[in-house]
Parts: sequence; C-alpha cells; structure tokens
Amino acid sequence: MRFEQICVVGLGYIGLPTASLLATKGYRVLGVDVDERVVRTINRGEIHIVEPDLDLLVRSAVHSGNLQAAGAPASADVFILAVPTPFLEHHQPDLSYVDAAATAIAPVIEAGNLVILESTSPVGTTERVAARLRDLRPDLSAPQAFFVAHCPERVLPGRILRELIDNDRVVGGVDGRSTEVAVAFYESFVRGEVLPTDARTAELCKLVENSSRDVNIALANELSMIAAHHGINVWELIRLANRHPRVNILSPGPGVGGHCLAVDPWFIVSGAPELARIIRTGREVNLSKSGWVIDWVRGRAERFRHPVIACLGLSYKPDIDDLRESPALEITRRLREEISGEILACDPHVDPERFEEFPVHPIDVALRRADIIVGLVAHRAYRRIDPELFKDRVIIDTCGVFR
Ligand code: SAJ
Repeated sequence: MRFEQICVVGLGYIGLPTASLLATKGYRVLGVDVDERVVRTINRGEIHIVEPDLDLLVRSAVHSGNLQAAGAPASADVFILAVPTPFLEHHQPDLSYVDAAATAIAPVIEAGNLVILESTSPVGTTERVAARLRDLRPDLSAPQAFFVAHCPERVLPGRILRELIDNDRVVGGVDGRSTEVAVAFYESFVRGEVLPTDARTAELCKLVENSSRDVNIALANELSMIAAHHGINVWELIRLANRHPRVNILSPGPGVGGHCLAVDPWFIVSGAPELARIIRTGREVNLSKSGWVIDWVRGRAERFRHPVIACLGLSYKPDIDDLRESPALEITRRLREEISGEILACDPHVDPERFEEFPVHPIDVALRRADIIVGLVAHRAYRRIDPELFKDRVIIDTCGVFR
C-alpha cells in the first residue's frame, strides 16, 4: 500500500507537529483547521502554539512545499483526525469535533483510504467514526472498502517532536486489515515499536495510561494532606518510602493540570460509572487539592493586616509556558479574589507583555517584598534560589520547589 498524500484534520498540539513531521519525511501533507487565522499563520511558515523547535520544523515543512494548510479537507491516501475531545457538563465526553471531522472528510474519502483517529477518545469512538463515514458514503459500504484505526497520541508537551518518533505506538483497527494497514503507515516514520491491537483496546489503553498517572498523583496529593495533618514533612516521607525497592510514590503538587490527566479519566468514568471507583476518587482528590492549598495560604495570612503574597509559578507543570488547566494559575486567581492583601504573581516562562489577565512580576521584586512565598511550580529557575534570601518569610511549598 502506498501512502503519499496525507490529510491531517486539526492543527493543534498534536496535529501540527504530526503534519510537519510527516512533511519533512517526504509526504505531501494538507493540514486542515477550521480557524482561518491558524491556516494563514501556518501557510506563512509560522506557528500559533508553543513547543520547542516546532517553529523550525513548520518553517522547513512549509518552505519545502510539502506542507500546506487549508480550511477544508481534500482527497488523500491517509486521513489523520487530531481534533479536541473535551468533556461537557457532568464530565460526559464531547465528541462533536470528532463527528464534525468525520463529516468533513466523508465527501473526499475514496476506496482504499486509511482513516486514523489520534484524538484521545472514549471506548467505541473509532467504530463511531467508521459508522458515520459508511452512513455518509453508502457507495463505500462494502466491508473493508476503506480502513479505520485508532492510534492514540502519547507525546509529552515540551518533548513532542522527539516523542512523536521515539515512543512506541499502540494501533488498533476496527477490523484486522485496518490494523495491518495502519501499523504499516506508522512503521514508515516511527522509530519506536508499533504495537497492533483492536480499536477499543487502543482507546482504553490511552485512557488508562493517563488515569494511572492521575491516580498515582492523587495518592501523593492525599499523602501530602495527611502528612500536614500529622505535622510530618511529606518530601522526607516520600523520599524514605521510595527507598523500598517496589515503591515509587510520585510528587504532590497544587493539583493536576494540563489538558490530558484532568480530562481522560472522566472518559473511563462515564463509560463505566459503577465500576470506575478509584479512578473517579483520584480525580476528586486531585481536584480538591487547589482548595486545600488556598485554605493553607489563608490560614498563614491571617496574622498579617495586609499580607504581600508571592505566587511562584503559573504554568501547569515545571519549565514550560503552557497555562492550560493550570492549578497554579487557578490558585493565584482565587487568592487575588479572596485574600485582602497584595498578590505578586511570577513565572519566568510567562511573558508579562503578552499575559493580560494580571501583572506578572520579576522574581527579585517578589522575593524582596513578600511576607509569604508560595511555591506553586517547581521551575528550574526557582529550585536554584538561595534559601537564605527568604529565611525570615512564611514559606508555603506546594510542590517541593524549596525542599
Ligand atoms: N504532576 C504532579 N506530580 C507528579 C507528576 C505530575 O503533580 O509527580 C502534575 C504536573 O505538575 C501537571 C500534571 O500532573 O500538572 C500533568 O503533567 P504530566 O507531566 O504528568 O503529563 P502531561 O499532561 O503533560 O502529559 C500526559 C502524558 N501522559 C503520561 O505521562 C501517562 C503524555 O505522555 C500524554 O501524551 C499526555 O498526557 C496526553 O496528551 O494525553
């Protein structure tokens, strides 16, 4: 089977790196996005998201002529759907973007095409895409007229370009032949191992990966609250427990952020609400952590008439500038609303000129003026701060940055 023309639908954090990587590997790639600004930006060889080295890759992909962006799909050998799968109220999955992407490609698919869903999806979504395409294209309803598979993305923001190539990939088709064709496609550009399965297992596999991390972080977060209750240093506790050869407790923090761990477990819960008890509770523990941190700050601020509180870090995890679902940002926002005092927000990765919601201060100003210093993100720049600089202040370390 020959794969030459690729159409990638959705040019976000997964679609754009994937499209530009494939273009630099020699495929002719059409990237599709409903946002006209995104299409124009990419066609200029520029990017609209932040990811190390992605600007260089997109520029060279566009300049080579192999990557073009457009508002609508066109015929191709392979279609990759990389659209968002957020949740609605009550944590029910919102599949409207997946449905819209399937509807958009339906008029242009041809016999023998491969359609891949990369979006993180609840169990059954790949079959739903296949059914929708068959409904819209009755002329292609013969068994295996075209191939449909799920290959969940697994890349870590901040390391996307490396992980797109190096990570092992799980590929599951809606039938055996779809699996084979999709495996052959990924093997053409992935250095990691490509592992075949069926579509439903591939869907649950991705959800389980992120739920496993979320549940493990929930254990660490719950421990941090229990340790505080007993007056025990949680970092010392975890360091010692992790010396057991079969124990590996993760790090507590101000909550769990990003667009994956805080979302994906709910897809498992909504698919099997009576059974997914630990997964649901893990989510609830992690969600409650921000409120617990705010109460902690409030308790320590009580003895000041007009406390000056430095909040160190805004991003959702260390050493990146991504603010999506960031508990640090949420805590800083709520402290600004709820505490009568002055909040000095800092983050070396957030450009104060471009961040408009509230002022972002240089760290030296914050350290000089603050009565209370709240460590929210363990950025490398903060881990290097000499503790002598704030030895007479109140320190609230939610993420072990000053440990
Ligand atoms: N966190 C902790 N304690 C820890 C580790 C992480 O509180 O010990 C917090 C982080 O600060 C952050 C959140 O968890 O707020 C998530 O960060 P992360 O680095 O664990 O994961 P993401 O969301 O950036 O990326 C995850 C990855 N999944 C796994 O590691 C299982 C990535 O491989 C997935 O591709 C990505 O989700 C996704 O797109 O689904």
